[in-house]
Amino acid sequence: MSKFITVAAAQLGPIQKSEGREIAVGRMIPLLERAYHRGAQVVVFPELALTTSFPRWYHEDLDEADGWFETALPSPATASLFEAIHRFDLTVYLGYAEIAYEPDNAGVTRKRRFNTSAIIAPTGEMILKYRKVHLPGHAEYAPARKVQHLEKRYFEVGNLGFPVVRAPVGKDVSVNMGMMICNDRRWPEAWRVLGLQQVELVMLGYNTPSLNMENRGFEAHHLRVFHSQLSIQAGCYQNACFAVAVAKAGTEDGHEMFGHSIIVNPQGEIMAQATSWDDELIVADCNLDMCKLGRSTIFNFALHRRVEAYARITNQVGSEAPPAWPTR
Ligand code: CDV
Repeated sequence: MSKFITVAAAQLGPIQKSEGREIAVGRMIPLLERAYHRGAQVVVFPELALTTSFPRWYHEDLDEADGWFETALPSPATASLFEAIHRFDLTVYLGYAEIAYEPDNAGVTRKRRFNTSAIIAPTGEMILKYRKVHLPGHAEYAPARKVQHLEKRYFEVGNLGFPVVRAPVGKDVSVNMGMMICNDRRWPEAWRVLGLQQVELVMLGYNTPSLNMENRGFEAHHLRVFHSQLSIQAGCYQNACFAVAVAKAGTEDGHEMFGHSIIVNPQGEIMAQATSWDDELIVADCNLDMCKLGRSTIFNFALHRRVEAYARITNQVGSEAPPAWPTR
């Protein structure tokens, strides 16, 4: 018998800087209710779903930014969200900014900040946590930029790798689930590490501006969406998995984000796409058996991968110029 699950992308429209968690949570709960009525067992929310995309705002003193972070989940501000997850019997991906007091590489316990996502079970328990690895942007205020993108200031590089867990979703079905956050989707290495753990469902939240804010050249508006979808569709095809990729959309304090949340199948096809720049739910039925075809044919890793040829992938970080010809 085929293994079906129904998944939902819960795109969020803009959350303004002045709006607190109660505004975000107040909009997320109706999306969970709609997902339940449409038969979904899984719901994915965007990156940093509880607040505005705050890395565009500069704080000289890091501690001044603490108000954007969660120190515990659930918290008084998110308790009603967790109650709704339980009430509607859903498995939920939630993106949030995390403060953790834990040892660093030197063994010193200190306050650490991560851009985090979690898979939450219908019971409210955290099934799996992921901390964003590919942090974009910069650590210091950058006067040349049109808008700041201070992820490298506010977050440490994630230290949990790209984990996958097999967990029950709905009744009678267990699913291999993994996570990414935003910029991770552009890195084939991230997809492959999940693929090597037989991931069936990649949950991915993002906050992507409609314009390239780096001010180093022109990037056409439509290519911003194209590059996002190209990366997700290729990642699904090459790793024989589904993805639910979910945006924060619309204009936050004058800064537009492009939306276009999608659900993609292991053939790389878009099964559903958001068309608004606001809160929107899209739903798709996923036959998990579809993951078997790629995994047992073209992308049968055990048969066809050639790790002896891939040493540069982990031994080298930046690119190197090739030898020039002719050599004399
Ligand atoms: N939040 C992100 O990671 N945003 C990046 C932007 C800055 C390029 C992204 O990959 O969408």
